[in-house]
Amino acid sequence: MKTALELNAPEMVTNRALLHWLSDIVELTKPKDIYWCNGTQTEWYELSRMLIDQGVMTPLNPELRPDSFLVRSDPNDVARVEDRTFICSVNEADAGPTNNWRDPDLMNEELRTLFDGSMRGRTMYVVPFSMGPLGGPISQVGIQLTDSPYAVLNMRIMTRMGFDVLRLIDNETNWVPAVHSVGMPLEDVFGNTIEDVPWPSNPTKYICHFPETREIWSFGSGYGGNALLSKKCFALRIGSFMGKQEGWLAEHMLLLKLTNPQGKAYHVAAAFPSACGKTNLAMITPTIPGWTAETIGDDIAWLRPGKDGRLYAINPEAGFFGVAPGTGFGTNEVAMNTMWGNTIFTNVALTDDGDVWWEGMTDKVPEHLIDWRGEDWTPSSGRPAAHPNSRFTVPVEQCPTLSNDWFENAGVPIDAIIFGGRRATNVPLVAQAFDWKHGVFMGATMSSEQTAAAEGTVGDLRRDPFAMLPFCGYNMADYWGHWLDIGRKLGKNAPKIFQVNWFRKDDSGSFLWPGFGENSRVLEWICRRIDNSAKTYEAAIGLVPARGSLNLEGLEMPRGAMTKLFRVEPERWLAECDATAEYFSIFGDRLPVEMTKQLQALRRRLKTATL
Ligand code: OXD
Ligand code: MN
Repeated sequence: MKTALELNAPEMVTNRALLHWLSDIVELTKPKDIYWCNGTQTEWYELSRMLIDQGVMTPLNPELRPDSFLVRSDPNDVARVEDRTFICSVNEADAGPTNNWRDPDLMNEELRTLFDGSMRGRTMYVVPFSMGPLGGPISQVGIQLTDSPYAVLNMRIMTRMGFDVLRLIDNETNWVPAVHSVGMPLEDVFGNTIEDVPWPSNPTKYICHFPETREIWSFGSGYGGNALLSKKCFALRIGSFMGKQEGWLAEHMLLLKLTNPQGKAYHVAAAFPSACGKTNLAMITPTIPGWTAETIGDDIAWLRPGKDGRLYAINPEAGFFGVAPGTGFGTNEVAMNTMWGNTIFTNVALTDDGDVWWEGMTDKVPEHLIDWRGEDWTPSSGRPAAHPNSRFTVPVEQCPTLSNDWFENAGVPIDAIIFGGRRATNVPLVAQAFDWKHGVFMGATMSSEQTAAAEGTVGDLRRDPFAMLPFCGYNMADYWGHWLDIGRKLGKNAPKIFQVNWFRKDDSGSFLWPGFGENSRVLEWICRRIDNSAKTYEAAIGLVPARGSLNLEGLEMPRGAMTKLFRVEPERWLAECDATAEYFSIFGDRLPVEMTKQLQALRRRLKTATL
């Protein structure tokens, strides 16, 4: 084992397991040196200067976007790779039918072969990070080892990163180890130099999670959730399993604080599949007078029952890693104002005056750009200028609508949980679950049209329970069981549960609901439901707004649109129930009985509705 001195460890590192682990990974991956990230601004400047000098990052025009950079990835490394994402639980059944399972011992062997010498000629960065406020009761810490300085810069934005985290780790502290290599050493086994490229990666990719030992290993990709291991790997896949063991929830949810004209505040958590407008909703500007919305989180929430019996939530992240295309002054002005500077842009287009551009940013399309592949582009090029999954990484503290509650160590009490998806048909604009169990059923039966955040065919309908399909670190049926348990524990303090769908279309394929800021009307109705002051109508699929109960004042809606938005067609829903039964059957006897009961009850209600 290497000594602390050989590992270049700062003096506050006392955790023996950490040094042991680091020594092992250093011996395996054989980096040329080891650098411990302190998280300072000086370090940020030094690393960014190095990446500019190496031609990896292009600095943007400082007058237009100070301290911001453009990075272009390898065109084969542009999204999360779900088919290369593995859950390596001891028993296959514990990973469940929705995850790719691999035997942990075999995977370990495979990984050790891949990582052997994988950092030759590169620096290994040791990145200590906290998910949530340092030392907070819901927070957790991790250490990522990576040979990608680009990942380090992103981690500095996305987490609370640096030596302050190391100071929290003594021999009693639980921390999550995460190893990341882009899989492109700069020396071969004989010591011959291999020439570097701006975006090193490897055609072979592995994103592996060992829930029982809480370990993460990622190989071959430098992009997003494949490389920023704090995010999907830790905060969701490992986090969800930790939550199951310890009685809390790690969720793919935004967090929003709403305040009504009387000054009463509400906190809502909302789960949407990737690229369904979560960031837009998290930064909503309400169109209804007197209401304000404040952002707490746009992607991940950790929720834990508090001492008073209510459910408390934090956003464990410190940055937004948002999808750029579709984010514009017309759709999300808050996000546009958030990224005024200190932002890393990946795979967007470069303007002639040294700023960034992507589809949907402005109505006026620039006449000339350098596209995300580094090639000349004009509106007649016939291809997108920015990659559909291009991203901005920006500190949450720059968000003009950030709530002070983001800083709250103990989190915020949740009043409502919302599930949404991108559904052209069937699912109404909003419906409230009859109770918690029905809400869990609503979450479990969510589906959405596929977007560009992951590899796959855009537009296909896919089941995405709780928007957690690619992110649940254990058997999805057990996860539903865990949600049912949490509901039992919360009892009458449980938040109310709702389902929304901003994306319903009419027969001609046009959206029926204007969306964006107008979604505040739905949020307002939800808040009034929390106070039991909005009237409902009992539809087969849940409680929908009674006529006149949704505030539509000042909104011009085409004739008949509201009826179409709320139409529940029993025949179509019964067909959806058949598909749900088939889906549930893949979980065998792990499926909680309650889910079958809920499905039967829904069928009964639909059949009654047809009478
Ligand atoms: C994300 C995603 O990057 O969900 O947030 O894909
Ligand atoms: Mn997400």
